[in-house]
Order: sequence, then C-alpha cells, then structure tokens
Amino acid sequence: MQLLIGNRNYSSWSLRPWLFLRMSGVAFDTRRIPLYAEGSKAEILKYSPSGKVPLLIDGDLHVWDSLAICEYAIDRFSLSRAWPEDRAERAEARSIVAEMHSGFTALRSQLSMNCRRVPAVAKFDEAAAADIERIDAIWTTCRHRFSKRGPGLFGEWSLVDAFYAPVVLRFDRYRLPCSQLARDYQDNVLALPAMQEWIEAARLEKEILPQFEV
Ligand SMILES: N[C@@H](CCC(=O)N[C@@H](CS)C(=O)NCC(=O)O)C(=O)O
Repeated sequence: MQLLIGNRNYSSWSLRPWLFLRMSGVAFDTRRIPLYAEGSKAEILKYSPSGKVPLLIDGDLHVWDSLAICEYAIDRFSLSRAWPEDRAERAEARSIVAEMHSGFTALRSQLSMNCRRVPAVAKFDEAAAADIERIDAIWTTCRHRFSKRGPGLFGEWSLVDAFYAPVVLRFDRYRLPCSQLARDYQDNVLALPAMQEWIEAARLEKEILPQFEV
C-alpha cells in the first residue's frame, strides 16, 4: 500500500491517516507530493479524483479521504483496537472524530498546522476561540474519564487521537489556552515516536508556504 501525502510541515489531513497507520503497525510506503507547487495539482489528480491528499493506493483501489483511508485499513487488517471496545464509548468516539472531520473551520483556517513553528501566541477571532474552547472541553472531559486506562483520549490509543494530532500541534505551536489535563494530553501525543518521526521529517522540508505561516 502507498499513502500519498502533502508537505509534512503543513498538511494536517495527511498526518491523520499516516499516524493512524503507523500506530496500527500496518506496512505501507509514503510518497510526498509538495502542495501548491508547479505541477503538483496535476500530479495529485492522476490518482485522486478530489485533487486532494491524503490518498491511499492499494492495488487498483484508490481511497481519497483521511477518514475513509483509516476506516478502510480497519476493515482490511481487522484492526480491532482502532475504536473503543464499549459500544457507547465507540459512539462518542465517532462523534468526536466526526466533529473534527466536519468542523473547527475557524481554528483550522486561522491557525494553520505548522510543525516547524517556534511556539508563540498568535491572534485569532471569536469563532476560533469558540473552537479552541470546545476542543479543550473534549480533551479535558475525556482525560478526566479515561486517563487511568492509558495516554489517549479514550485510554488506549485510538483513531480519535490520530484525528486530533494536528490540533495538538496547533495548541502547542500557538500556545493556545487550555486546562492542565488537556496540556498533559498534548504532551502524551507529542511524545509518541511516530509524531517525533513526522515532526523531524517536517523540519527537513525546504518549502515555505507563506499562506500557512501565521
Ligand atoms: N476531507 C479531506 C480533506 C483533504 C484536504 O483538504 N487536503 C489538502 C491538504 S491538507 C489538499 O490536498 N490541498 C490541496 C489542494 O486543495 O489543492 C480529507 O479528509 O482527506
């Protein structure tokens, strides 16, 4: 299997399935297509009907959305620990992932993921502040309930944590306000060897995209 990703420094959607596959122990190759460069859109469109990354290639099959890629891997490799075991908790975890997948647009557009950013505060508007408060509430509530079971939002690492990893980077790099429990959670995610690997590779990238440098 091959996962097509964008710039590691900026492509938050690419990080989610990459981290999930890595943490799940699935074997795959990574191919990077730098975004917003000459010819990059045409190159992505050769494989991805949406013209976006990430995209997973498995033989003749192309899967072109971060959540669909993770769900496909769960099916393909019977990854039983991707979601919490308990049905009610699984429903909550799915709601939290869906909230990320379809929302938090103010935060995402105003404070871009930028792995290389030297941590410092930045300006954001009321809509982004509401997103930040909501994410802090999710993390604080989950850690309050499940921290005894492990380092992730539902205890053991799960798909939920991969989905929130780019936001963890934003909280860290923009020093966003949050509870101590939420800060401890961010430290857990940032300490993951796979996260360190991604961040180190991002630091080595040469491209600078001014539209994502806040
Ligand atoms: N819903 C998609 C979003 C993918 C997306 O927006 N990818 C961005 C990179 S992070 C992209 O490919 N941008 C390039 C473009 O729009 O030309 C997913 O979950 O995979």
